[in-house]
This record gives sequence, C-alpha cells and structure tokens, in this order.
Amino acid sequence: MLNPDCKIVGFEFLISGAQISSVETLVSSELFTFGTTVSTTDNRVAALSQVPQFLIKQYSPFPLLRIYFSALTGEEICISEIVDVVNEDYHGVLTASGPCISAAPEEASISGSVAWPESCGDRAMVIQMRDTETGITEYTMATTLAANGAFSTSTMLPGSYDVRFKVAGALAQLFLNVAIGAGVNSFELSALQLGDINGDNVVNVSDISLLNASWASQVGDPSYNLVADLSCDGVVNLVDVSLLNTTFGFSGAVFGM
Ligand SMILES: [Ca+2]
Ligand SMILES: [Ca+2]
Repeated sequence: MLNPDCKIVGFEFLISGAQISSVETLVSSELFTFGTTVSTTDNRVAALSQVPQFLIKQYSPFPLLRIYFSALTGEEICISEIVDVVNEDYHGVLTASGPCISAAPEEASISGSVAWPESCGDRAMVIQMRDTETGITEYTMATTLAANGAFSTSTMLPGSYDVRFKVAGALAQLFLNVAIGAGVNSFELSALQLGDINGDNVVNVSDISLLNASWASQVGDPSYNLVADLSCDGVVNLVDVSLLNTTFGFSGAVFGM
C-alpha cells in the first residue's frame, strides 16, 4: 500500500492466479484497526476501518496484508482489480496496482567439481539433501561424475540443507548447513578417498575381498570391477591394493542426528 495523498478508511480488491483462503493484517492495531472480510468464491478481499480510525498517509510502500492461498490457479498471482479505495471522506480515490508476481516456485540446482583422473571416466554419484530444520532428507539424486571431474543435479527447492556427496568407490563428503539459493549453487569437493568397493561408506576387509575377486583382471574381463581398479589403469593389481591401504579403516561422512 502507498497512500501519500490521503488517509484511507477502506479498500476492496480481487486476486487472480490463486485461490485465497485467508488474510492477516500486517499493520499495527495501534495505528489502524480494520475488519477484513474475505470471499473465497470470487477471491475478494475487503476491509473497512473502525470509526474514527484511518490509515495515515504513507510516503513509501508498506506491507498491509499477508494473503494466504490454498491453491495456485494460474502462472501469475495478481491484484486483478481494485474495486475501490476509500479516503477519510468516504470518497473513492485513484488507484493502481503493482505488477503481478510469478506463481512458479523458485528452483535451485547444484553444480560442482572434484579432482578426478580423466582415465577413471564417468562414475556414478549420489547427492542427498537433508533439510536442516526438519531433518528430513528431501532429495536423493543420482547423477554422474564426468571424466573431467564435473557434476550437476536436477532442480530442487531453495532452502537450508546438509548436502552429502557419494561417488561410487569413494567415501562420502558432507557439507553442513548450506544455504541453497535460487539458481546454480557451486560446490568444490576435496580429494576423493577411494577404496569403498562395496559402497557401504567404509573401507575395510569387505572391500579387500571384492578387490581379490577381480584380482589380475583387465578391462573387458568378466571379473573386472572398475571400482576395484583404484588407479584407473585398466587392471586390478598390487597398485590398487597399495592405494586401498592408504584409506583402509576410514569411513565416509553420514548425516548426524
Ligand atoms: Ca566398503
Ligand atoms: Ca589399477
């Protein structure tokens, strides 16, 4: 609301693009008390002050009402018609409404990179997003770590999240309490710790067993397991055992309680 020329005692307008359910007054009752009625059948909001109160002149726009809606019915939410705004003499005054607002929720996505040998090629990756307020894991997104070390996700709602990255064969990394805003959000992962061949986020004897199962195999062999080929040189051998030993006993990040 902006009323630099006259005091206001009442107003009535229609909303399009959303099915409104209720309104809340945002003006202090010490300044101005008005009874508000809402017609949900035609999305009408009307208000009239209690005599002898009026809304004093406002020289910059200020929030008057918060309008709650139960459903979106269009791509934009608009004040489709201002029926009237009435001044202290109960005369109608000149009115205009601002632009419509988009009804589409804002969307965010993640894009990131990590140091990754090109010889390792594409690798499966899972990104999980846990809402920091509710503790609910809102998104579990399967994506691909590309041979150049880049990855990205589909869209999500902006918010505050704990974000967990798990690349197949590597231990998970966790970023806590990240503000994910509209648009692309960038992440830089630290060096991946390889050796989690069975994918349980721990490097232990189970992974050694799987490495043994593809021992001396090469790319194309039925027993070749690319996740066991930690060095990405196309063969599973002692080099890979040495690499696995550097992370043996380590475990990756998990969402805490
Ligand atoms: Ca493991
Ligand atoms: Ca190897």
